[in-house]
Order: sequence, then C-alpha cells, then structure tokens
Amino acid sequence: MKRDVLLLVATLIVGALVSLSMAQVSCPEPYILIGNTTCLYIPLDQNSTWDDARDYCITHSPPGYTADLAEFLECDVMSSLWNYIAYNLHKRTNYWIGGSDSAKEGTWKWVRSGTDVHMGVPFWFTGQPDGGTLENRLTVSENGYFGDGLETQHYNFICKLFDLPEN
Ligand SMILES: [Ca+2]
Repeated sequence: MKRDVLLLVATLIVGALVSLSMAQVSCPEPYILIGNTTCLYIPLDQNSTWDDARDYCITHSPPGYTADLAEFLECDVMSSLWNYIAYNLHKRTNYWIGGSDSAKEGTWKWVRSGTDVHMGVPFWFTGQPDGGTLENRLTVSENGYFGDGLETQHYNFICKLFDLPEN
C-alpha cells in the first residue's frame, strides 16, 4: 500500500513538471495568445495603408518587446486566428500582414524575417495572388486565406510579437 502511495505521489509530481514545462506563452497587453504559441494584436480602431500599419505595429511594441506586422508559418495558427476573428471579433474583412512581393514580382517574402511566404493551398485562397505588379502586399483576406492587396488601400491589420522563445 505504501509503495502505491509513493507511486501516486511520484506520478503527480511528474505530471506537474510536465505541465509546467508545457506552460503557455503569456502575452503582454493588449496582445492575445493565438494557437498556443503566438501573440497577436488586432487594433480594430485602426484602418491604414500597409506602410502605416507596419509603422503602427512597430511603434506600439509593448515595452521590452518587438512587434511588427504578423507573419504566419503554421496553418494551425492561421486557423486559430480565423476562428478568433470570426467568432470573437465578428469582423471578417481584409487584414494587412507582413508579407510582400515588392522586391521581386511573384516572390513573396516576410518583411521582418526575410523568409519565404508559403505559396498555394492551404495558405492562399484559390487563384491568389492575382494582382500582378499592382498588388504587392499580403492580407489575410475576408475569406480567411492569404490574398495580395494594393498597398494604398486602408485595411485593418494584425501585429505580432517577434521575440518570444517559441517564435
Ligand atoms: Ca505582386
């Protein structure tokens, strides 16, 4: 019996340690945790060109953090984001994020990290990008998928924290 109790205690301790090591990232205000790993902020009172949106994210970085327009490398984070937009914000519209093909038409890069934007399904909506040299900035569009946009359009936008250990 005593051995069983010890075993139970040991199991509980291991379980507690495992859940500690899997503790979720915590995001500073006004950022919220999306997809367990990513801190995002969608200032719905702001409606900007792509450049102004980027400036806003950077200049409004919480103290001690680095923010910029959001980048998405994982489709599960994208789907968590879209659930949040559709069911919490109730605002299905176009949101600027931090991708561009302005340096070379058709070659989409994340502007902060310089890495490639994943192309095709499941990130992009069918037929996107379709704006050629006119549309060189990336959106999460009103259907929840990537689309290219005209940078002078005024859209809402999504900021992300870039200096979390998981990013
Ligand atoms: Ca383009």
